[in-house]
Amino acid sequence: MPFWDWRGLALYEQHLNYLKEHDPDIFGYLEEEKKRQMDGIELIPSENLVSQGVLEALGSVATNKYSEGYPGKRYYGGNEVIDKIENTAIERAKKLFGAEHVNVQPNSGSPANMAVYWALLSPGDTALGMKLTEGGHLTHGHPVNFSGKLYNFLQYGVDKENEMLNYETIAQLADKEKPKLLLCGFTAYPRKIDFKKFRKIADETGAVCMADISHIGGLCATGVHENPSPYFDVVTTTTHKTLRGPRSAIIMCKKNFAEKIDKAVFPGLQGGPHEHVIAAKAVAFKEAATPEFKNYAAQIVKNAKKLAQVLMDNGLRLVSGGTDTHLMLVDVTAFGISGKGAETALEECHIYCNKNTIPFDTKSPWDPSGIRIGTPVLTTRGMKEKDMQEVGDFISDCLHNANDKEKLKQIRGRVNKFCLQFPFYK
Ligand code: DSN
Repeated sequence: MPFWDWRGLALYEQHLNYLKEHDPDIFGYLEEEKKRQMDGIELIPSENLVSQGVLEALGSVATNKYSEGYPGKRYYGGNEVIDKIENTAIERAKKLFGAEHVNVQPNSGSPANMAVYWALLSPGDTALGMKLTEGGHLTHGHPVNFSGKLYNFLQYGVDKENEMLNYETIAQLADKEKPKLLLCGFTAYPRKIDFKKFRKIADETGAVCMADISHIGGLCATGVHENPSPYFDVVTTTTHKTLRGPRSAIIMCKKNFAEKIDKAVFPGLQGGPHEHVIAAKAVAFKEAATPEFKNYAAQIVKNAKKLAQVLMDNGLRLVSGGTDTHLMLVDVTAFGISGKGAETALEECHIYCNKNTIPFDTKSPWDPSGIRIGTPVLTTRGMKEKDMQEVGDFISDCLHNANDKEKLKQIRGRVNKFCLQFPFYK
């Protein structure tokens, strides 16, 4: 059995046996959600399906323990074993990413980024990050977010011509504004990031060089995408996207930033770490260090490239004309619908994606011009390039018939049948 497979129905049911008998409401909802995940095509690029090992650690007794502090220096007794778990997670993450120092306690991506800013910036300091509407994240300086409110976060975007990063423009902006922190790494950018160029810009302007590799964490860990961790000052990543771990995050940094970062996470921003999640992160890091995971990460990108080609062959416009990673942005305006309309029509067919702005979008983020899709979940289910033809055809058929309820129902039937070929949580 490959390590990423679920062990089968018997074990899953055993896992939920107590709930089945004593809390049929929650048991029923969990079964319904499992069925939804298995019957549909999941294209949200920030989601994945975790392994049995990760799920077991999440449901373990480590959830019972308070362990404020760090290994060897806790504010509660009884942490001898918890220290072993947290140290294992730290050592595995350091090895996996080639990082000098790792903090495995952040509860998720936003708190991880918050801790970095809290450690390295003072309120009002200037930082430079990517606009949300062109591929950045809320925590990269958006005005409604703490990052944009607390700090003077200036924003760069993509080039109008090719919808890709223009490193010269970013260098000019950095040279003019002299940010204390230069941030790269994005949630809706389909192209490779030239981390070395960002490092050079940071060096030339004296900025701390930070990457948020949440989306491509699994690709960076395996060398499928360049990994900035060994030479960037700070790198954050969530652990539940292409890394296929639990819903959480880590911060990696150079030794000289370690003390400040650790203090910012605890006691600066968080209390007791979630040690069951830290155990699950350790499990995921072990899985990600295997040759099978490297093949898996490479397959995610192969599948994405093939899916992009099928969609473009079917006449759809992709932002920047394709993808180098696990995700792509589809401009749906040619169908006479918005991203919200596309998301809803696809959902009718049990195909899940999220509406997303496209660069230079004239519509609002609540009802933008595009959708964002990706291949991590499909690849986890065992799909290969040949299967992307069918997935791409489902998407195109659905968007062409977005207002035809009967057609959407027919497509849904075909989608459900297609998914039966790729059981995961059987
Ligand atoms: N919500 C994540 C995503 O979907 O990309 C980022 O936080």
